[in-house]
Amino acid sequence: MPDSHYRICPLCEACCGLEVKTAGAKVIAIRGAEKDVFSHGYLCPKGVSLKDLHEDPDRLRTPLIKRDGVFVEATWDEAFAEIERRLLPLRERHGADAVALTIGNPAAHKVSLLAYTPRLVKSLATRNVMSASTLDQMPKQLSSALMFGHWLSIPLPDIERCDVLLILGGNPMVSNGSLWTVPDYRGKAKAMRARGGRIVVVDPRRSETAAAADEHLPIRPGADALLLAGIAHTLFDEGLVNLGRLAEHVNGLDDARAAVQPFAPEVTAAGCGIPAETQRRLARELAEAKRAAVYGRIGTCTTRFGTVNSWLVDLINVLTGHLDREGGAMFAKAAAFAPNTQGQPGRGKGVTTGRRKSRVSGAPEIYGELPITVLAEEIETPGDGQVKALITIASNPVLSAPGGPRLAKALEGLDFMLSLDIYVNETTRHADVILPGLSPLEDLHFDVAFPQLSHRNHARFSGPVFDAAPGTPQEWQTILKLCALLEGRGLGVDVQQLDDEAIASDVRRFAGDQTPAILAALDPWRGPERLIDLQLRVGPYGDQFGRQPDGLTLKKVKAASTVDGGGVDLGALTPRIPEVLRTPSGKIELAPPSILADLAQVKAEPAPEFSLIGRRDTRSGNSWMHNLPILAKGPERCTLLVNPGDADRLGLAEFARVKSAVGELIARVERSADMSPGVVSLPHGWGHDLAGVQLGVARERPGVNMNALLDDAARDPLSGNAVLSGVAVEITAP
Ligand SMILES: Nc1nc2c(c(=O)[nH]1)N[C@H]1C(S)=C(S)[C@@H](COP(=O)(O)OP(=O)(O)OC[C@H]3O[C@@H](n4cnc5c(=O)[nH]c(N)nc54)[C@H](O)[C@@H]3O)O[C@H]1N2
Ligand SMILES: Nc1nc2c(c(=O)[nH]1)N[C@H]1C(S)=C(S)[C@@H](COP(=O)(O)OP(=O)(O)OC[C@H]3O[C@@H](n4cnc5c(=O)[nH]c(N)nc54)[C@H](O)[C@@H]3O)O[C@H]1N2
Ligand code: SF4
Ligand SMILES: [Mo]
Repeated sequence: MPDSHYRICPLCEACCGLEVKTAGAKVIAIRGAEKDVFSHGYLCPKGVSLKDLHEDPDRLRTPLIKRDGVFVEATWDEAFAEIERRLLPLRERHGADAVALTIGNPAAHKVSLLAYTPRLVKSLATRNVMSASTLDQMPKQLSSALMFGHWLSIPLPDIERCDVLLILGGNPMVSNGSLWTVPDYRGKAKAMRARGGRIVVVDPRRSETAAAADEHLPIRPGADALLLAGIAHTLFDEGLVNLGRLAEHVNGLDDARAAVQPFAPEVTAAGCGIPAETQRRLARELAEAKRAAVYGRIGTCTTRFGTVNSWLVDLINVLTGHLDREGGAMFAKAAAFAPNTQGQPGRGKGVTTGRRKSRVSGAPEIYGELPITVLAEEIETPGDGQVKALITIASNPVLSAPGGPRLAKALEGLDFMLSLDIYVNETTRHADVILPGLSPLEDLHFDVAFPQLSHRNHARFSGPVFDAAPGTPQEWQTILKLCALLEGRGLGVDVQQLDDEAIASDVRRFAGDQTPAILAALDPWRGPERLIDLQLRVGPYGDQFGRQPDGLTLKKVKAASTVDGGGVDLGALTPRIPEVLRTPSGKIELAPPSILADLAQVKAEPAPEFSLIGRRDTRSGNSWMHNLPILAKGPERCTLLVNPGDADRLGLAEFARVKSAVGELIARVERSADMSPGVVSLPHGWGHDLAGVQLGVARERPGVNMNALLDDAARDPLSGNAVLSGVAVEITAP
């Protein structure tokens, strides 16, 4: 009889509960956990690939040290000694800012990394902290922070009760949702339409989500601000604004009205490619619907006006009265770790940006970070504060960030590089030391980030399916050890003692003289489990250390999270305004001045002959899942989608040359009637044929790096987010 284990999938934001069947040390099968209170048995092919990931011979299991240009296996002690020997003197000599840190996407999916990386950031005390957030969602975080007071107060569609859903720049049918944890979007969209709901998708490509919707509007890449401002204009113009319950909770309505005044649909239509009549109809439809939501994702964030777009989305949600209402755009209330459930309800400090600037191009700090696209210039440019060393945590910017080839060259110039990673890939091949993480099946899991973005509230936990090899540290232990090294406490330090100190200081901050009692109550948990127990217990559903005896504890969540239990369901989303707000005014700020100033810059741009956009594939996950045989099989995925009319006109056969202002490559052509004329699409995360990459399967069909075509200087100035979409390219036969 195989054993059954419950495991939450860490591979995308849907966070599906999986049932992993094992016999001894082998995985026999992986399927969706039917009893999971949140995902109800759903999974995608990537969930199944956890077996291949676990067994991947290329996945690192021991630390590597580069000696004479070649990686050799090392013990953990040797690796830490090498870090101490090389990194500490560098930092001593050149200062804390000389060490940069990049944090990648998987860090958001691991409690070990998400909960402990902030400790490393503190120990490093460098201004050069950068993450995949500035390749992704920083515009949405900034607009939410300015409107609602916290970076993680992000409204999301309550799809199960919604009547009209407008999606811009998201393809949840393939991505499984982002800033919107919604396993089985497909099933939920189908159910919505079956009960008479309508889904409209705005996307330059007829995406899988558009194909399954009621209406597809092919917008010009990068022009969403025009469309959204046209809709907002119409709401004011036609007297459709109806704030309902929110009327007493907003500031800046008149300023918002004045700001969108110049954007009549009749003016914006030419620039965005959506007819004025359609813009006006969408405005009416949203205003008249009983329950509706507007949702914008990657395609709206990764453009020059990412923050403006993200703000307009929620401005429309407010103006139509659908924000924070059942079936509209709502806020989750997470059981643990959610800053918007902590502190004084309804009021807060708001946010500040630009507390520091990047040294070379003066890009402002946002949410404690600098844009990851400044990394290459910070390494290349001599002077005080030049980056001499780099630590990467689960991050592959050589493939995931614009200007990959430039960055790869810059990394060669570093004096020292350390990677916490599980592969020798395009980025980590440049490292001097690599410290491996665990297979997800050897790691425990609790979602720290995604319950704050879930379409329904829940609390789930999964333990390790297998034991890690003896002597292999968990990643939180590796991080704490690095912290100790940086703080000059040497190699002999006891990691458990470090963890005890860290949690004691966390607890002391809010508990004062109650600290010893709370620490005693958290016994016997250690490491991330102790943090989870603490956060659950002080959280909005928690037992408050005995004051709410029926409330949640880790023990209860664990007991409910088995193959037969599948977690704790905490119910459908409920209205949270004003309690969720953390703005200094205690109101929703509808007209943040920095955003209004940038909106004034929005105008119709002349269309280039070709615009390049990205896309995702069901069997791929950013840059690092291409080495898993179950995902890698099947047709080639790194293809350039070209409208057939364009392909004929250009005489394209198998391949095309794609040239931008900064780079050039030859891509395999796939003709697709889903593409608008003048728009081509390449997926990101490919280009595995670089020297030194140890990815045997991925190397067989390496694909090309679309980020070699993108300019690392192109950013949304407000959020620092990279421009990844709507980039002008020339297409020719090779
Ligand atoms: N052109 C273009 N570029 C894009 C995008 C786009 O749409 N278009 N999308 C952007 C987005 S949204 C994102 S989030 C970024 C992602 O960009 P990154 O976060 O830089 O890249 P990933 O491809 O997710 O790489 C993850 C890294 O983590 C490692 N890893 C995996 N699991 C673990 C683990 O458990 N522990 C450790 N220590 N390491 C692990 C992998 O080996 C890999 O090196 O890409 C961005 N780049
Ligand atoms: N299978 C799979 N799933 C994933 C990932 C993956 O790599 N593979 N990555 C994960 C990550 S890190 C993230 S952040 C999420 C992202 O999740 P989504 O935001 O859903 O991302 P995409 O699937 O890239 O969809 C973006 C859509 O925007 C469109 N688009 C491009 N430019 C524009 C524009 O200017 N305007 C408009 N309106 N649309 C535009 C594209 O054609 C595309 O259909 O997916 C996650 N899930
Ligand atoms: S949809 Fe996402 S969370 Fe669910 S199985 Fe697939 S990769 Fe894992
Ligand atoms: Mo992402």
